[in-house]
Amino acid sequence: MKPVSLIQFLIEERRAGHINAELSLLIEVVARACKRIGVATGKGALGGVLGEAGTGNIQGEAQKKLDVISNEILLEANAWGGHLAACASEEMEDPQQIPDGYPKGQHLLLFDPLDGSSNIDVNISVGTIFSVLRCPDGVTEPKAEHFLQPGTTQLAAGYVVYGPATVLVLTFGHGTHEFTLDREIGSFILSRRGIRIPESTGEFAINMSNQRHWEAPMQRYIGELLAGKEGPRGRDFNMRWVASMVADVHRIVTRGGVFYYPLDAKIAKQGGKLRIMYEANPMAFIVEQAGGAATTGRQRIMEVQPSGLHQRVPVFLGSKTEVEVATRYHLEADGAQG
Ligand code: AFP
Repeated sequence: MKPVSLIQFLIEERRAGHINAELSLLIEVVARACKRIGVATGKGALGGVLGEAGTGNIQGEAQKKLDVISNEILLEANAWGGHLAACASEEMEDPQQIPDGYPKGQHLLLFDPLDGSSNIDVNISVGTIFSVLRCPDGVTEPKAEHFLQPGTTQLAAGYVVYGPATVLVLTFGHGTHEFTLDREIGSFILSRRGIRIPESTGEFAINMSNQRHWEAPMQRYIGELLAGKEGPRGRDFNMRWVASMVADVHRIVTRGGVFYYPLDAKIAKQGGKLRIMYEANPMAFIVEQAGGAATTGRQRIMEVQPSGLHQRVPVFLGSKTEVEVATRYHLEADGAQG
C-alpha cells in the first residue's frame, strides 16, 4: 500500500468535511513543532538539555530544561501562522496571546509541552499532549474563561510520544489514527487508521505506592484485580506503570489496557493529579474515538464543566469493561453512603 503522509491525510479529512483549512494548518504546525521537540529530547546529555531549568511552573513543580525548551518551541511555531486566537500551556499560568502584528485565527490550543518530564533524565519515553477548541465568537483577546469548555467541544486532540520511534496519535472526532515519523524523510506517515481499543483487558496501570491513600471503592477494585483468578474477577491481571501518561496511554491505544490516576487522600484538596484541559480531556477524546471509555470515577471526563485552566481531575481510562466496573464501584459506594 502507498504510504499516506500526514499532509495527505489532512487533505482527505478536509475533503470529507471533517476539518477546515485553518485546523488542518494548525495540526501541521503542531506536528512540525513536535518533530523539533523530538530532536531536542533525542540529544540527551550531548545536547546539554538534561536536568533542571532552575525555574518553577504554575503547578509549583520544578521545570526541566526540556519543559521550557518544548514550551518555547510550541509557542514560537504557533505565533505567526494565523490559525490561533491564543494558546495555553501546563508551563504558563495564563493564556499566551498572539503577538501584535500577526493575524489571529479562530482556534484555541492547549498543550502539555513535555509530559512525563520526570522521566527525561533517565531516558524513558516522554511526550507532548494537545487539545484544540474553537475561540468563542467576537473574542479577540481570549482569557482563561474562554478556554473553559467541556471536552465534548474539542475539535481535535492528539499526543506525540518520543520513544524508540516518534509517534503521533490524532483524532478529529472521526476515529483515532496513528502516524509514525519516518526520520529519513522527516514526515509523519499513517501507520494505523481507525484504531480500536479491545473492550476487555488483563492489564492495568496505576501508581501502587499510593494504595493506602485510595478511596474504599478503588481499594476494592484493585484488590479484586490483584486477587487474580482465585478472586471474584476469576482471571489474572498484569500491571504496568511508566509514570509518563503519554506512554501508558499509548500502550493502551496499541494493545488495550486500563489507566488510573484516582483521587487519594494526598491529592484530595487539589481534586486529583492530572490536569483536565491538556491531559485528561485530549486523552479521553482519543480513547473514546478508539472505542474505549474515560471517566473521573464518577462521570464522563469530557462532560465535566472545567472551572480552571489548570484544574485537576481523577482519571480512569482505557478498555471499556474495566473503566465501567471501576466507575460502577465508586457510584455504588456513593449511593450506599447516599
Ligand atoms: P511529570 O510531567 O511531572 O513527570 O508528571 C507526569 C504525570 O503528570 C503523568 O504523565 C504521569 O502519569 C503521572 O504524572 C505520574 O505520577 P506519579 O509520579 O505519581 O507516578
